[in-house]
Amino acid sequence: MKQYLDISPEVAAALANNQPVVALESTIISHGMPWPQNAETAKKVEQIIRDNGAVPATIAILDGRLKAGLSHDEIDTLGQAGLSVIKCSRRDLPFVVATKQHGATTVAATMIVAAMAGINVFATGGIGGVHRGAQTSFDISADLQELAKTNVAVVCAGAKSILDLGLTREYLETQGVPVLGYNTDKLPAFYTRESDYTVDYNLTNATQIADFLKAKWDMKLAGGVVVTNPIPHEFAMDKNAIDKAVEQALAESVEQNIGGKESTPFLLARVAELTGGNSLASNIELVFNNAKLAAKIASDLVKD
Ligand code: PSU
Ligand code: MN
Repeated sequence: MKQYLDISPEVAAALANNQPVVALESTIISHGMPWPQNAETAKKVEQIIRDNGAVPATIAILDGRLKAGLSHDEIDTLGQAGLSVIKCSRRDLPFVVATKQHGATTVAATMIVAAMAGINVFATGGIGGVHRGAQTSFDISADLQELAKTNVAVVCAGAKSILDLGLTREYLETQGVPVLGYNTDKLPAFYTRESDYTVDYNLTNATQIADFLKAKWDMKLAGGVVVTNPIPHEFAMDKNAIDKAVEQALAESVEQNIGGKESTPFLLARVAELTGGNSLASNIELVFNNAKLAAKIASDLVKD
């Protein structure tokens, strides 16, 4: 397994010395935001993780090598290539590795590579989930199955309302994946701090979250944890504006017959276009906010 993986010297040293490490995904770079904001954000997120006492490990596939820890040049390569980089979830990893291509890792694939490297805390914007209309389309992100089996905590701002948040909650419950709220009882919905759904447990500091993770994994309860962190008040968006954009994006995706792995990037890009520059600014800020919390959790987790 490890013969496919390159851990950067900095990340390897941190892991060997029991220092906190936070994994970061790369689909958010190539498919989640436009160039050059995507690469600028990715580098700034790494800096925020450092400022909060942990080592960042951005995860991607370059020339078929699984990477835990990227250089700034490598981040630029992915950012500039954008949608032409192969979006890799679990099922895509063998193809991109065997054919020695570049790949951007989704939440699912980032969890896989993080676990391989020995990293158990990961920060991102939003997770994939059960899509609206999944009753007939069967469109359920592989992120959810990964959360069911791979031991990585994913710090996020909930999930975008392009998804059916109620069905996503039900799916995670069936799979035994805890959904924690950081100082919230309500499930955050990415651009907005609240949705109509609740989290399982409201934990009010990073130490409590680290204790929760320790208890889960010490008991060999395999799988991840979704740690939801609401977008900061000052960057939260108007729910009606988001709802309208989401409805329109969904209608267009049905009209244009968008499905499979194209569905999420299509919806993300359309919602971003329809809501204007504000949504990109909010998206960037919530990732920063998640990076900070993830670094604190990772720091608590390495203290015996
Ligand atoms: N949601 C976002 N931004 C993103 C993604 C989801 O708000 O960038 C990306 C993540 O990489 C996530 C992936 O893992 O989309 C899910 O894709 P799919 O639904 O095809 O599994
Ligand atoms: Mn899908």
